[in-house]
Amino acid sequence: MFFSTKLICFLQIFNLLTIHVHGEKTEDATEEVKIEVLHLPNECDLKSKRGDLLNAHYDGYLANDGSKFYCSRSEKDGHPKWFVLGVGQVIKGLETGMMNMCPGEKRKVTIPPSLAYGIHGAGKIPPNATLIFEIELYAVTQGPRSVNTFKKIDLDQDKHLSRDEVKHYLMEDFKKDGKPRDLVREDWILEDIFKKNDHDGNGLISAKEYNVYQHDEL
Ligand SMILES: [Ca+2]
Ligand SMILES: [Ca+2]
Repeated sequence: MFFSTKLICFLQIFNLLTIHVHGEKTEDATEEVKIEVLHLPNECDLKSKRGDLLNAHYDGYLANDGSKFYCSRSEKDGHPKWFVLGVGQVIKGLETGMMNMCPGEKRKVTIPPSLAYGIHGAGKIPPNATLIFEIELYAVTQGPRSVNTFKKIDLDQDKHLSRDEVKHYLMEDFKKDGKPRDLVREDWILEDIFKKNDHDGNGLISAKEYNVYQHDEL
């Protein structure tokens, strides 16, 4: 139990989890996502941006007959969905439609087929379908690969993560739980992290190699 929770956490931090890409590859540049703000909270400190972890409920409708094809409230005991914005976990139209959104905000987002399920459709979605989503955003938090996480790992602040720095970070994180360490598994995790992130093989994970979500700040 202990190990599996920690492992998922590390895998998220280093983005080793496979991300599912939905939707069509082809894109008609002339078609755009239409965003209508239905409710805007009075206060908004943090607007959603690429790489953030969002928590939201949404209902999906077909534009041509208004029928509902999806409702997150009727799935998973009605818990709102968690996903990382801007990395292909949702269709392209939703990625665009949920940018710069405040926690507590409600939007109606109309998505052309080229930014949804395209000429083929998918499941309940017929070919060439324009989709309408009503979205209520609950929370915006920094994603697993945030700038702050990178800075925390990069102890000497040289914008590169060495093996020692990553190992230190993993150890500290394990220690937080007050549980015994499993050195074999930590080494295996470390190997895997460098295999998948150190693209030029120089033994260091640079800010660029880490920055899969392309934050502006790094
Ligand atoms: Ca460093
Ligand atoms: Ca490198």
